[in-house]
Amino acid sequence: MTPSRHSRPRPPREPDDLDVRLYLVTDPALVPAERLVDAVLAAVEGGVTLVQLRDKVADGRALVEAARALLDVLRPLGVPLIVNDRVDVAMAAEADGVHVGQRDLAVSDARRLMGPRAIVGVSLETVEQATTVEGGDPSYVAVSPVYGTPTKTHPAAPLGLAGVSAVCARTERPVVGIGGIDAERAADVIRAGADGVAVVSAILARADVEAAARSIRSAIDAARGERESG
Ligand code: TZP
Ligand code: MG
Repeated sequence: MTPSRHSRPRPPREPDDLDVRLYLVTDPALVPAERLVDAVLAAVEGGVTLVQLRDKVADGRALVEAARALLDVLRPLGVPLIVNDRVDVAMAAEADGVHVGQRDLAVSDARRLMGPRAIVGVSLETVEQATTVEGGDPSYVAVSPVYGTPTKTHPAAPLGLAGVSAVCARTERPVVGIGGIDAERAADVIRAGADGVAVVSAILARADVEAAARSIRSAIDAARGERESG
């Protein structure tokens, strides 16, 4: 079997300029545009370190407006904003980065358009893709999905904790897990070797968004602490 961070625990990466520990991904079905800024701010108060604007239905102009409104509040807090799929929206709003999937622009094209300083993240639907995306210089990779989830339509087959460990063994990039992750699973994903987790519903579908983010962040910090001392 490929060596994994299960069998060889190593300290997690220090959060430096890109802190992927708790990555919030937005969803207009859970939080409409008029409540988005407040919900995101509450989540950041609870410990979110990175935010992705993900909206598959809004038109380009509405997306740029939403991105600008989020940037106004996130930039003073030092929390980066990444736009899902849309390099044009990310560039127009001067967001911090973009996240692409396997059927969006290639990482290398997104990187060329966005520039060397932008955050360019990519979803991996197979372990092998950890190697194929390397040439595009991704800022982080997302194991997508780790668990089954009703939040995304047509997700790829879940890669599980074994998939997280296998991806971590293949890349030096920061690794985040996404899909079906709550506080308990967040700890497992970190123990499997990930540097962070990306979450939609376990934060945004909760009545108390701040408390939900805080409990996931505590689980992440505790699991990272175990790895640091292990
Ligand atoms: N990409 C892979 S799974 C997913 C996305 C956007 C949805 C994750 O949502 P949840 O509610 O955290 O399972
Ligand atoms: Mg996409």
